[in-house]
Amino acid sequence: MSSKLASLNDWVASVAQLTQPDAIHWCDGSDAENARLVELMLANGDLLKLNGQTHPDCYLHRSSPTDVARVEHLTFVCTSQPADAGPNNNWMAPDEAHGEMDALYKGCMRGRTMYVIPYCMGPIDSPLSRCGVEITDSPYVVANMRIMTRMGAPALARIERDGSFVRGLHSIGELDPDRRFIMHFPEELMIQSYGSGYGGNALLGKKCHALRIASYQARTEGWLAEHMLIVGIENPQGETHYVAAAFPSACGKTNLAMLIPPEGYRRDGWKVWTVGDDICWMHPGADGRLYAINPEAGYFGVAPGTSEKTNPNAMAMLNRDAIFTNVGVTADGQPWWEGMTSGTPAQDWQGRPYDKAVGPAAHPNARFTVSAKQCPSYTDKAEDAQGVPISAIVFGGRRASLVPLVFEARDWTHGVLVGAAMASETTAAATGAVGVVRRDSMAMKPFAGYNFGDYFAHWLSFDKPGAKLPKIFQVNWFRKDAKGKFMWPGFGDNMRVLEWMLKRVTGQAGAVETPVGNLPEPGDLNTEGLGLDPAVLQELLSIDRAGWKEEMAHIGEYLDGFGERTPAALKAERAKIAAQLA
Ligand code: SAT
Ligand code: MN
Repeated sequence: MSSKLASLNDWVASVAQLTQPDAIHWCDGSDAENARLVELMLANGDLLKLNGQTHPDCYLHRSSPTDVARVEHLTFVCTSQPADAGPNNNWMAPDEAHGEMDALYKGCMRGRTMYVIPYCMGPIDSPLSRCGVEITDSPYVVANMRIMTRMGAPALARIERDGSFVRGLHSIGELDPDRRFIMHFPEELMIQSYGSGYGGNALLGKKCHALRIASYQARTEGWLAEHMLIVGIENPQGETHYVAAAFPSACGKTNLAMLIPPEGYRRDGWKVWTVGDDICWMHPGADGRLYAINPEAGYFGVAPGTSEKTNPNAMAMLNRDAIFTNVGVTADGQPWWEGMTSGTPAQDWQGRPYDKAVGPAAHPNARFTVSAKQCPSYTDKAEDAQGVPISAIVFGGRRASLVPLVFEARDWTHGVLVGAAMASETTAAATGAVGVVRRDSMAMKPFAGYNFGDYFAHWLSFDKPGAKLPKIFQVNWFRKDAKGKFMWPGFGDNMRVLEWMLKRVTGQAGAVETPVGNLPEPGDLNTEGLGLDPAVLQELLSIDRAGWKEEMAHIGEYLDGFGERTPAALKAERAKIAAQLA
């Protein structure tokens, strides 16, 4: 097979010339194709079949134990000018990077099949969507891309119509951490990845395309590619407001996107609709509002901690047609991970007999891959070609102290500062130390494909005459008390905070103004039935002026790190707040 697009055929031929596969397979995305690939992977051990009674068509993949997360130190943005990648990225000269990669790719697919995956990020017929082609030698990547993107024949037809696409080349190589690179060439709309089969490193439509390359493209085209979930909140009057929320990896985006409101809210008629759990592309619409699509078609979520208590919607979508990566298994072949309220693991994620003393049953970054349509809170708005209008943008990190439960930014510029200043404790989603607080602007530190200074300026540029921009908020579900216990219950109860935000959007709720932002008074939040100690609530909703003074000084140093590229308006906003706190 080949395509009607000469540039695509030529590229596929040149990759085959370099990598020397035994066979080339163009993916059509059909069920029959998937069935053949699953059979192949069951035979070669890439997949293990899980209990067909409890989990029909579910499979387990055990990765190489040294290939379990994104590798930020091996991820590069290769622009011709180093300053265009910025201090927020690792940089390599494009020529040098191509040289390194070509040497790795040379003959790397001998004895393997090369799969050509045409994919579309976003609804096939949406003007907001963008397409790509991933070439890979991993059938596991094909099976995951089939769930995570609109993949195969319809995507190829759109690519042939558009005439352009992002080129992604991936080989698992030897899965050797010392021969591993994730390279981005934004000026060429190209991605090259070698030596890892893990999600963010290998499913190139996800972080590599839909965030790093797309953020670069979005800047030149006047839109935003963000690390955000998209959730619809329907009030008892039947009006739905959409919220986009940025949190770093493994900070609860999937749980928030699939939230089930507390009992009282459900009784009153509140409903929650999931549009996306990880990535959000936002374009200004003709009416001045921002319209968002979820470029993905599935969820690649963190399994550990997902339970009937924390995310019943996720549990309900994981009992059929799902791929599990690096979870444990019970004696009767059901997937198992830490946080589950029933079942007992028999084997751990490496296939060893489970022994608590050796380690957890599931790897802390174990994942599930599942179609978005299987989620009980799925809405067909996820297929809306125009996207959904965004009423509020939320920035949230994992901060044990200082940052209150919620506050509202005064205006867009202040909101951009709040996003830029975001910090969070690191998680197991990337290799390296866990629990270290680092700045993670808009939760995009690992994903912005260009200089953060330019990125902040791009964000500020949306505030222009006629724009009807969303209100911006910051939240922190992760405050801890002196004993290290979480102060806010989180999960479904986060609905209470969302309600306050949406009432701010419609002008129905009060707030106290502080230099840091506008906060609810304890009485503005519905805490009915929570049994929360009033002193704890007061603490969650107060500003520690001395702590914030110090924080503002750190933010100033951080912004200065982008030198000339940091917009003056952002520095001025920070200076204004610092002065008010002094
Ligand atoms: O990068 S992944 O998509 O593998 C997961 C994450 O870090 O959000
Ligand atoms: Mn993510």
